[in-house]
Amino acid sequence: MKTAFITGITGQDGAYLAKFLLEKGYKVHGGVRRISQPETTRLDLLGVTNQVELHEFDLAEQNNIFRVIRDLEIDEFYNLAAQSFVGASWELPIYTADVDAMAVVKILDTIRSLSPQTRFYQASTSEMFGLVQEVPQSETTRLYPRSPYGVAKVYGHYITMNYRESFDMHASSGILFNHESPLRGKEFVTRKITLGLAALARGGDAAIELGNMDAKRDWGFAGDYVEGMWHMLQQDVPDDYVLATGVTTTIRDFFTAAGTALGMDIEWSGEGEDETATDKKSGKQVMKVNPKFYRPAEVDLLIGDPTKALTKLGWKPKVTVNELAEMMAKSDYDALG
Ligand code: NAP
Ligand code: G4F
Repeated sequence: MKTAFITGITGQDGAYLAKFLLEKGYKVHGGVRRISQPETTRLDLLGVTNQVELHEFDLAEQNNIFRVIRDLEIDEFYNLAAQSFVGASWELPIYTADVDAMAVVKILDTIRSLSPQTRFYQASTSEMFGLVQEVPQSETTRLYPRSPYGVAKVYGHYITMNYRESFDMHASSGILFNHESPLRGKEFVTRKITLGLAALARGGDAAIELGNMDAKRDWGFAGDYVEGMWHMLQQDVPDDYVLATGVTTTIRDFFTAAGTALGMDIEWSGEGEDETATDKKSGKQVMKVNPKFYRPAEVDLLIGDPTKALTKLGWKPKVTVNELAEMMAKSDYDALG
């Protein structure tokens, strides 16, 4: 039986990865932050809380990292924990750097010293491409981050590559484009839209307030993406891989797809700060722009080229963006029933 350790096991990806590894017969350990009330909602929803072993673990504490790597004889270490919300990273730039950048080298260095046979996965991100230098973006596209989050993740990405090349470690980065699910955090735009639309479809009347409607993202399903992480650590040779669908969609079009899945007929009018959306069937205004959600620097367009993962890992995304919008909208609608 192989042993895996997942940082961020209580997050969206951590929960899906834990379930996937348990189904593969792994012994799964995970790190959870000490908070006043333990938060295992996502693991509970996937029915795996009692099958994983949880350890008090904060990425900001070097001794937490030391202890789990010294004690657990880990075959595969998945570093998924992060301050993962781009919007918050301008308010938390130093904390974001500590957790998303510095913690990565602490983990790598501890593995190097105490457990060099452990394979390591780093959660890198398409946010590193930021002001994109190439369309679509691949493993060789030049990085140009646009947020404190993106900058911190660039450090995590390059230090993983550097430890691999310097110390012959099995360390790989997955450059994952946006991936969502019914377990997505409520502040991210897809979930904010599906939660808001579900409430409107259930009789509510609060229009959803959003920022930049023109941004484009390459959205896939988180359940598909965790399989790609695992494939990376099964390779004889460690490497970096883009996971993406190769399809990009505006926030506006995702909104329309989610509304359509709930039986709405979304009509758009106006531009910029005056843009609104109405459900022609109910006559309700369902979206208005609130400039408070604009970012100091925006990532306008992300679209990934997953050819390397497709050919070398045999990985393939299965869920389309419209299926994803429908899955999330219906899940939020059912939860309100
Ligand atoms: P998420 O839902 O926000 O989960 C983040 C996890 O990190 C949570 O379990 C959180 O714990 C934990 N965490 C945060 N700060 C921590 C700390 N100081 N010490 C220990 N744990 C901490 O994120 P996700 O969407 O699953 O993403 C997983 C990883 O992939 C992240 O590194 C993210 O940056 C990266 N990524 C995500 C995407 C995407 O589209 N989802 C794309 C590319 C890369 P709490 O439950 O206590 O908050
Ligand atoms: O859903 P978002 O907050 O995701 P973002 O910034 O792309 O980051 C996510 O994906 C990254 C991968 O590229 C991950 F690394 C990261 O951890 C995270 O999972 O915002 C998407 C877009 C942005 O352009 C934002 O400006 O939606 C736009 N947007 C418009 N209105 C909004 C809103 N975003 C949020 N969160 N809330 C809004 O009201």
